[in-house]
Amino acid sequence: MDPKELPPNVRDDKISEETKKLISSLPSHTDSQGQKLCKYQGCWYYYNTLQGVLNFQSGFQPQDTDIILASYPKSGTTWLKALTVALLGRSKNHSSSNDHPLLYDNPHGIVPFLEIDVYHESSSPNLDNFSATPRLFSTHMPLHAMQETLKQSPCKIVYVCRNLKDTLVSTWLFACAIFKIEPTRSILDSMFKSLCNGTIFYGPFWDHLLSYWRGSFKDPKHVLFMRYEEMKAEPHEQIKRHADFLGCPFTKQEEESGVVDKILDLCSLRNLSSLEVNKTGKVNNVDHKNFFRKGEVGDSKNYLTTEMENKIDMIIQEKLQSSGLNF
Ligand code: PAP
Repeated sequence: MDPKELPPNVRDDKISEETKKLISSLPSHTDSQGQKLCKYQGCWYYYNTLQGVLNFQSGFQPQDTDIILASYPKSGTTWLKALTVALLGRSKNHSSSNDHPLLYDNPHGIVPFLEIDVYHESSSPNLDNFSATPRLFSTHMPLHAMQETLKQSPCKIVYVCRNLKDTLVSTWLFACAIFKIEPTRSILDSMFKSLCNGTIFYGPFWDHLLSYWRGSFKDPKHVLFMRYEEMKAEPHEQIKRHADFLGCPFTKQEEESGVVDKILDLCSLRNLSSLEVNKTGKVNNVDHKNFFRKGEVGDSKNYLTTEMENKIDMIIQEKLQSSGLNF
């Protein structure tokens, strides 16, 4: 595949001389698709993504009202973005009106990633598109990668996590779709190994999770920890938690007039994936349609062997023990 057709963050063509020097001193690794990764501040990044992280760390100026949506890849990011846009926009856009932004753009187009989009090429990007408040950004960086830059800032961070088995299967099928290759067992096996030893994009998974889990206890007013499985099982309770945290709780009148249901319906996988913009558009060389698959809890059972499931359970149990977080 022509590297130019790959998502820009996966490539290694935007690296400054200084970053090249830094990379040469870091642990490195090549993933199952042949892309190079390096470990910086405890997290594995593709080279261009590392450049975006460094640009963000040196150039981002937080505003007090900023909101950052965070996740490990394939954990419910697209859904979290849609829900947040709908929650914040409900004073402006009725969730079923015809001019709602979610009807005309993919959630990733509306809420760009800090290190992948906004700071991808520069530490002082043009932020004219972020003139409205609150500014809404997203990231796959672990919390510790942002802490120094966000120090003293009261901005809010919403993190969504998902069980590792479904995340693995979702990553496998997504990666094969964007690399335009058959999703073979051997690719799944190789991703499984990388996941288990932590040498995967934005991994180790458990360090990512724990950075936000601990952050949410240390600073519950500024870090909210959400779980994909809970959002699926009890969407009303979870969206209310989300709205309360963002400081825009539902009024009694909104609840009685069905606003909660309308937002959940607007942001449902069924609805979003049926929109023309999500059937045809692209962001960062990725077809919008690839962000929507089944969205089912436990779908990994259909792909992982019992041995794989047991190994993941064992690792998660060991890595999360005594954290109070479990799956
Ligand atoms: P990203 O990291 O590339 O942004 P992300 O949105 O985090 O991906 O995860 C994609 C998963 O969320 C897919 O799961 P699956 O592969 O197990 O099916 C996708 O189907 C699911 N998803 C996308 N949109 C929604 C939604 N509106 N509601 C529930 N799940 C969703």
